Formats: sequence, C-alpha cells, structure tokens
Amino acid sequence: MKSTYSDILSSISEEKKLLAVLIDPDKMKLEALSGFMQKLNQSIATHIFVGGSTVNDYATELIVLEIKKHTKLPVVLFPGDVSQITNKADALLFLSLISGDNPEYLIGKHIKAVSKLRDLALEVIPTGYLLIENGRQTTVEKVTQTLPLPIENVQYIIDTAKAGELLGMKLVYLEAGSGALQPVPLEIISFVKQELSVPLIVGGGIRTKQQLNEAYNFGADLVVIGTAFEDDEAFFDQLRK
Ligand code: 1GP
Repeated sequence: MKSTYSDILSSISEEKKLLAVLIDPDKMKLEALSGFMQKLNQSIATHIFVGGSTVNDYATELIVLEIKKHTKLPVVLFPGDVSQITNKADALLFLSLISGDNPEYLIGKHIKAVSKLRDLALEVIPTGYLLIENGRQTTVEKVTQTLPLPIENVQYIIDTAKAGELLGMKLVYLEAGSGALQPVPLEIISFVKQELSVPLIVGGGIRTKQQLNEAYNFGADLVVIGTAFEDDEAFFDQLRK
C-alpha cells in the first residue's frame, strides 16, 4: 500500500527537498480553492497540509474532499484538535508537543483520538512537534498554553528533538508558529538536523524563496508555508516547477 511516510523517505534518499503548502480550513474559502489549487499545482509544492488551531467541526473534511478534486499531491492532516481528523486525507501527523509541558498536547488529545482512529484507514505518522521562540506570541502558544523554547538554548532544543526521535517519533517538526516574525534560526535547523536520523520539518514565518532555500540548505527536509500564500498567491509564481 502507498505510504506518505515511505514516499517522504524515498524523496530524501534521492536528495529531493519537499514543500508543504498549509491550508487552514477556517481561512480558505471553498469558492477560492479552485484558483488557489491551480497555482499550487504549477508550483514546486509536494504536499498539502491541512489544519489550524481553531477549526470548526467538519470544515476539515469538507476542504480535504474539495482539495482532492484538484490535485494528486498527498494531503496530510496537521490537526489542532481531534475534530479535524478525517480519513479523506492520506495521512495524519500525530503531533506531540514535546517542547511544552501541557499533558493535553503531549498525550491527552492523542488518547481521545484513538476511538476515532481505530475505525479509520488513515496513515498515522508520529511527529515530535517543537515550538521555537520567534519574537512574538503565536496562536499555537496561546491555544496550547505552553511556552516556546528560547532560541539561545540551542542544546536544549537539540536534546528535545533527539528525545522525540528516541521515543520513536518518525518526524521532527521545528515550528516558529504561523505568521512568526522570525523563522526558526538556520543554525538551530542545522544542529538539529545533524543529530537526527528521521526527517526534519521546518515551518513558521517563511515568506520568501530565499528563506525557503536557506532552510533547505541548513537541513530542512520538508518546509511548511501557509501565511505567505494566504497573503499573496503571487508567491506561487516565484516557486514554479
Ligand atoms: C504553521 O509552520 C506553519 O504551523 C506555517 O507557518 O503560516 O507562517 O507559513 P506560516
């Protein structure tokens, strides 16, 4: 059976860099989706992530079904809550917020998700999720009531990421937060990458092609961008295949 995770591993072994466009079901209007997807399909995007911190029930399923009409790219859930889980997607990032000490986001919501997941044929990818300080408070910080890891504490960030891998997480995601003032610092990406054997995702605050390429050059295997496309779809033109 086709697996989104094994495809990610194969791409990395072929030294291909991956780009996920994040679609927030609360912000994307269904009627605007077709034009957005047309541009996305002509770009270097390899994945579509769907999720948000505060999404109405069923909005996720609706938008995933609609996205699927327009693309063959894998659609991966990046959920802020259990209600965002749907088997209409190809895979689910089963995110544990390992940078924080809120048990609800470390394991609590995951337990609540199991009764749903048990009945769904949905690929589940355990993912260690680290919120990194970016210069302002982000929605993730507010919603999860956890503090981001300070960027001066590089060793602690590296050790947290590695702890996630040692716990069996198959992806590590360094998150500056949606609309971050500053993306995750490049040296942090580089140090974390050197320590990990699992793929590294980086997102939050990346708005230019240069920042995207820098993130790749310093070790990101997959970069997630949302706000820059929401603000201006012309950004797709800079990222044409
Ligand atoms: C947020 O990492 C993603 O969870 C993307 O962030 O919206 O800032 O691109 P941006």
